Amino acid sequence: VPKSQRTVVFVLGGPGSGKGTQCAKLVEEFGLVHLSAGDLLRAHMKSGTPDGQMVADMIKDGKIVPSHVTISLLDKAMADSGRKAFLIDGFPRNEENRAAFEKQTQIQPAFILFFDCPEKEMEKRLLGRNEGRSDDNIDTIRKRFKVFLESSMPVINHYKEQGKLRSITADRPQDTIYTEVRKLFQEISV
Ligand code: UP5
Ligand code: MG
Repeated sequence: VPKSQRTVVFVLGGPGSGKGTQCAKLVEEFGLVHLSAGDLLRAHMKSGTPDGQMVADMIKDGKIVPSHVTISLLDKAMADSGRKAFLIDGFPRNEENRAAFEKQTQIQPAFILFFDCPEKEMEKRLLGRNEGRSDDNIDTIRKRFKVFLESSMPVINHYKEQGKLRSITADRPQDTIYTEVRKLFQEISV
């Protein structure tokens, strides 16, 4: 698929806001390709490459991995899929990520799906998740919240100003949320 024909929706929201959960439902109904930047980075850190340890240390500390690492992983995953419509989950996380992705891929997102969730609810979910993630402990969770507010909210505000933000109240039952989410994808034909 030529790169110029790619359709991308960025799925953003705080740690534990439900990005992965809702993306899984969208994949099932619409057959989009779900690329979680965090999942790609976690696979990369286990791959034994030289920068794997750096990525592992940054994730454990809730820090944003350098753009070139994340963008390479996303770009490769898009190419390898042979498909044209993508949900990019958990990226871009700061203004530098956003600018570098646009510059390198020439892709402008169709829209941004934003899960708006109070910290207390996100904290409860992350502490209850039990998937063995190195960053699901209270110290790292607090760092992730701080990074989200300071670095990721400016990206969300940027897209809000562009009129591309589709904001969803995320502290509700999964199925209630999905009823709203799916409407956004029926309207654009991806
Ligand atoms: N759950 C989901 N929906 C629910 C609902 N409506 N009601 C009740 N419970 C609900 O959900 C989290 C938990 O909540 C699950 O147990 C779920 O069942 C339940 P999930 O769908 O997993 O939420 P999600 O938003 O995907 O949470 P996640 O922890 O994955 O978000 P993060 O943004 O923190 O994690 P990510 O994997 O994207 O990034 C991790 C780290 O990688 C970052 O901190 C950073 O260090 C690094 N990173 C980068 O450096 N660059 C990137 O571009 C991406 C990541
Ligand atoms: Mg996730």
